Amino acid sequence: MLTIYSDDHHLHHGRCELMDGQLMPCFEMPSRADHVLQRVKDRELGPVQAPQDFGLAPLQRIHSRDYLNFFKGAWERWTEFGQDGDLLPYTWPARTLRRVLPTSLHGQLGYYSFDGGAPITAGTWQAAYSAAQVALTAQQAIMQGANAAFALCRPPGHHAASDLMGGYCYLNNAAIAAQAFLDQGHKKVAILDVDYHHGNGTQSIFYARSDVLFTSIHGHPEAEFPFFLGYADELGEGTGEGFNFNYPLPAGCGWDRWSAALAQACQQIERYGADVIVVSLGVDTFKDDPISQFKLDSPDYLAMGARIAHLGKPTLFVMEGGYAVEEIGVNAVNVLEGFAESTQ
Ligand code: SP5
Ligand code: ZN
Repeated sequence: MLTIYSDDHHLHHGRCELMDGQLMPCFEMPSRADHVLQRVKDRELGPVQAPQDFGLAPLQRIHSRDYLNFFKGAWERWTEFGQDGDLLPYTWPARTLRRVLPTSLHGQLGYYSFDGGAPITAGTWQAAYSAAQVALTAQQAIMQGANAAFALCRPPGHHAASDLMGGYCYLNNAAIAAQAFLDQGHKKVAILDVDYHHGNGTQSIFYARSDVLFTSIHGHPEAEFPFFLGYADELGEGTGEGFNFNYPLPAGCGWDRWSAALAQACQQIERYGADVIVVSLGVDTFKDDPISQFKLDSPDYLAMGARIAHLGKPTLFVMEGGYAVEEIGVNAVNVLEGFAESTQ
């Protein structure tokens, strides 16, 4: 299987995030992608190639112009204040407040984010831009006939909405790739989001559309980030009604229960008749993940890949979360190997 990877992810390294009342070093760190790349090489999964540059146009198909302009220019505005720490939001337009766009940098940052988990550093825009190009380059390989490709994206993307960053995400790599499939002639794209967290950004982007089926298996939002989306009764709206399926699961969930949800999601994808599948591949479902509560073990990821292969469709894997840094490579590449072994 072809892997697309860019070293540019190293340009993004946030200092800290708030957890359990303390500032902790960011869980979403560069060594994550380094470990995945190393495992791809160790296992000889296939060639590793750098991304091509498709420019801003495919990003603008998903993200608003004003959001992209804000994100691209935010760091420079921050340094004009003489600042060099991470740029982090601290006020959001929650209930009772107005959703106006302030002129100040921090006001705008609150407007364009939903949590304090997406720090902007000097290289964040470039890293996120390159990650989106990684997804688009892997998507192109599938357009050209590959039956699978791996976009080793970092930073991740599935929490990012059209004009919101959050949850370590800035640009929605999976959504950008899904839209590119449609723009290049596919009619039905299915997204299978297996990250531990609900893909709220991806869901919101496609919620009123029937040309992208969104399915997600995740920690129940009653108890887990992102809390305010990802319930089972979110089925889509308007033209998109019946094209959104969430499988929220309780803390402690292991492979038996998780794989039953996967079977249901796969059933919906089969019923939908997708031309192509985009997998939001987070491996923070792992038993030793430091911020998550599921109990999947490394061999389970082989079975996960095999079940996805059973769908029999061209499949683009897009890297999302996974914070057990030592094991992230084994777990992510196990999904890819499980897939590849089942399609030979
Ligand atoms: C892409 C992705 O996986 N983003 C996840 C963002 C999660 N951010 C919130 C983390 C909060 C962790 N709280 C764990 C409490 C354990 N004591
Ligand atoms: Zn996650």
